[in-house]
Amino acid sequence: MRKLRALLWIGGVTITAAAAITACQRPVTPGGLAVNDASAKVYVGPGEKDEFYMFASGGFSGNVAVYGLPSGRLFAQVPVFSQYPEKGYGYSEQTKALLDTSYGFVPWDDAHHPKVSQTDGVPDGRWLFINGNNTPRIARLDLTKMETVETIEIPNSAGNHASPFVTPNSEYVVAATRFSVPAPQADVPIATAKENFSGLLSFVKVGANGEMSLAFQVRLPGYSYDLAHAGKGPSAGWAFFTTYNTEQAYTLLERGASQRDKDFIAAVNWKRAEECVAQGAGVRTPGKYAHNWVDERDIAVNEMKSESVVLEPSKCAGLVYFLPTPKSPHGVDVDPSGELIVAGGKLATVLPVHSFSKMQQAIAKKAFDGEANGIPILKYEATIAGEVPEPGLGPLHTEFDGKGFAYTSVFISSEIVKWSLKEFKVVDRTPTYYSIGHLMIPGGDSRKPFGKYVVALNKITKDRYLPTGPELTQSAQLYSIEGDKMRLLLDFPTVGEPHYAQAIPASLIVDKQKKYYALAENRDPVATRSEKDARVVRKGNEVHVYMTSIRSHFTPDNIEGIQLGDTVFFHMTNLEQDWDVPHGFAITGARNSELLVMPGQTRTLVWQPDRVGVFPFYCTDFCSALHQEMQGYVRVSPKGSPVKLTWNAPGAAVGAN
Ligand code: RUQ
Ligand code: CUA
Repeated sequence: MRKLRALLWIGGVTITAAAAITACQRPVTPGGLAVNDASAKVYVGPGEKDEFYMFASGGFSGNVAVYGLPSGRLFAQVPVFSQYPEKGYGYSEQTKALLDTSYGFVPWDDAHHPKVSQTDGVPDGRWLFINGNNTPRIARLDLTKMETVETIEIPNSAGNHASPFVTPNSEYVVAATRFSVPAPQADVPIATAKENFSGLLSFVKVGANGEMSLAFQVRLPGYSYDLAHAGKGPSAGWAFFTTYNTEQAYTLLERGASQRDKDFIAAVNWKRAEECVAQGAGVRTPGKYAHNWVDERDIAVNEMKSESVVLEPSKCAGLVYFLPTPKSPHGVDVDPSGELIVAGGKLATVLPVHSFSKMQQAIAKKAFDGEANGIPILKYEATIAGEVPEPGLGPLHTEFDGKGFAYTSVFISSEIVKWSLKEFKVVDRTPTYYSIGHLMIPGGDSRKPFGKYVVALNKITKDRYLPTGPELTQSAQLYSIEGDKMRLLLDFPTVGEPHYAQAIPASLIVDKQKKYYALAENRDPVATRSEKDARVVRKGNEVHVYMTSIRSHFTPDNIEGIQLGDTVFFHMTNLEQDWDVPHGFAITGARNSELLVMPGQTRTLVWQPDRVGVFPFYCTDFCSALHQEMQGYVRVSPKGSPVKLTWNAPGAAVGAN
């Protein structure tokens, strides 16, 4: 095989070698499926549509990517935490506020965990939540528009990794700090971490229309908090968080945080927390944060907040228990019944499974093994339902098929391990290429998994694709889980690092997709609803161009009387009322991106000309046969020039209106 690959690398020999394969043997995937069978299972022919939408985190791209399954085809990137010039996101005046934080405008983040909102423990396709890991934030996407409509910063948190995990009726999305820090922030020696650092868990309330608000935070010891999942069924009302670095090392964690045999899962009773907060047990704690949302005018607005309500477990009995869990656990996943809580120990040799009912009994019997910062530690034997032997090296995350099996991603040995929830025995394993992180079954973390496939979200691809310079593509792999054995069907590249993903049946949302914004309902104060209202207005050094676009012209398309030192606001309203007819707008030298304006929508681009002359602007989105004619000119004169501010209205003049 190695020899063959060596041959393939020599350009001239490629064709001969490839032909040799087809001639003598039928290529077989590592899952054992003949390539032709696999391709038939993932082939979505011309004009056909995929069965599932998959929303994957774009990792350090800061955004969300939308794919179809089983094809693996990429449909869209939805900008979330990063400016995205393709859509003018974070560049147009109407979208910038979504990137506001207490640190100012932050146009990037590291997104990890998309989560679809749930009703009764089942993904409902209304919203997608995703975390920003670096500058702690949670965003909400409206899945009818596939646009980011809200972002909220998490105060007193540092590294919003264990986030945003949704409770069964989307009451909350939960978030925990990955790095413990002083909370509120303070100027203290790093070596006083043990005394001065805390780890805050945050509960963000989700309203009836999806709107987020920070309800309360829970102060835990200064460990690292890694992942979370909410309980469901009998365990609804609880949320589970993994911890590592219970050693509280603050340097060289690769050694310092791996001393103990067991760290903890923190089991938090959020119903109890609500009671304690209602009784006034929470402490108002300083912490600046931004809350941003798209308002009814379709404009992102910002509100700065300055404090949160923090609960101390010592003031709220029954709020938190620690479940000892080997060793530096990473994922924590709750099975569809809500009874089993599976931990993935990065360095563990077994896969520990806790029982919720045993946990309840242990709490009732006070089967404690000491306490940490006043939080009772339950006895390991008292809560453990079983340990899955030989799960592979470095089990991380588990999803469920709803048919009695769990699927665990195993990083170091690079495989997916399928095991029985009854016998806690491995029944199948299959390699991944390579170094799988998360895995995802459609609905596989919910009460009713949709099943059918498991997707491996890999960290490394090495030799799987044509190389692309020093950085190789990120990748996912699709396996069938319909039979007893998993079968590899497809490799497909992803945008950024696909930390985690969610998939839902397309039928949940496909008919709800927004086609365009109704012009009559456009409430943007700078909207221009017809060509006859197009105009240019000077206010001191500001020039406001109220312009329209419709196939295939702008109104106005000639503007004179702009002067050096002016700031020009192009407020462009797209008059189209038809699906998929955005118009773009770009002008020479703009230190900004284009605008891409959806039908019926208004977007504003700011331009500061820095030289005298005549400058073209044009439509960037190929919109009609005369797209190339969709252009205009702006004349810029010296400061104080006698040239009058004038504009034309070509559309109105030809009676297009
Ligand atoms: S993590 S590879 Cu950022 Cu979700 Cu587990
Ligand atoms: Cu409008 Cu091209």
